[in-house]
Amino acid sequence: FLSQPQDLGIVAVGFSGGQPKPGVDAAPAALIESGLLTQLRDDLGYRLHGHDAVHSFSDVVPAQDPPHRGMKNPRAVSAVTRRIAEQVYRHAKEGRLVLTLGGDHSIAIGTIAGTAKATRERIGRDIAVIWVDAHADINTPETSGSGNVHGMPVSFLTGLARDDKEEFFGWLTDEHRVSVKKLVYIGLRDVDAGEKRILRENGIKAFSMFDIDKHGIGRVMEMALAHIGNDTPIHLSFDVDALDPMWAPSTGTPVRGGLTLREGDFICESVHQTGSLVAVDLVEVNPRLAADTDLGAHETVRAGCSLVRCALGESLL
Ligand code: 6HN
Ligand code: MN
Ligand code: MN
Ligand code: MN
Repeated sequence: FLSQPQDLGIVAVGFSGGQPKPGVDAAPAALIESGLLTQLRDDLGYRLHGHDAVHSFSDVVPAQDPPHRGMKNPRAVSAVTRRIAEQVYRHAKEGRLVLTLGGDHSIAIGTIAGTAKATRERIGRDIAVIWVDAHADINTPETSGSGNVHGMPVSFLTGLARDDKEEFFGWLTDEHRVSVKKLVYIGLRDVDAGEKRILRENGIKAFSMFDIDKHGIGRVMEMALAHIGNDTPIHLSFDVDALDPMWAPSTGTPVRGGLTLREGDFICESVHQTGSLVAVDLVEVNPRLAADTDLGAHETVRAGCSLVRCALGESLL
């Protein structure tokens, strides 16, 4: 369904307001400086659009932003994700594959809203979402213990969380939303009690690290893609903390016992191979964290670049 699969829309978002640790806003620049976009253009042959700027959307971030329903920075996250949704929508509406470089995972409210709407308008299809993460990010404002919106994007995107007011994600409408039936998780290992209940009550498909250890990543990807169904447009949202901190230490909420880099790359390759990919997010790289360890931030940035290249077809022979 990509009319021009060689065209790649880039949305680089230096935003950290969905969580408290500064530095995740520096990820797009770090990824780009390490050569990611050049590789996509020169080695993989994509024609890039929108790659000249890293957006901070500071013009829509309010000076005062007190909590609402326990959410921290709610107006900022709502306004920024709304702008991201517009940018992603415009690329996707043109039939471009869209790559978003975050930023914390709250930005997926914008990216997925944008592809969901554009894909419905363009080809009349509902997208599926593959969410690769140590966390489920499906807290509602009420179940969240932290108030950090990067732990809530999936609840807003599926309509499990809603707010009437435009300034608190009330701008999200049905055309932006995805069904819980079209959602698949891979890599989970740190899921809050309230989130487990939400996953269970809604019958959401999830492959935890236990499932990956039990079946192997090859079989897990077969099952994940079978759940989505052939020929369904796929939005891949990849949180770098799905990888084990051994491979990706520079991230805000690392959890041990994660994916190897090779398993992460395999997930991306398998999704690419479907030919149904419409958008990719890479989020939660924080170059300021673990920067003084042996591996340093450079390794996490490198891992992020590898994941993106795999999702965009680098491994095809
Ligand atoms: N992420 N479940 C925790 C919370 O604060 O709601 C952690 C969320 C992590 C979010 O890594 O994108
Ligand atoms: Mn995570
Ligand atoms: Mn936790
Ligand atoms: Mn996440």
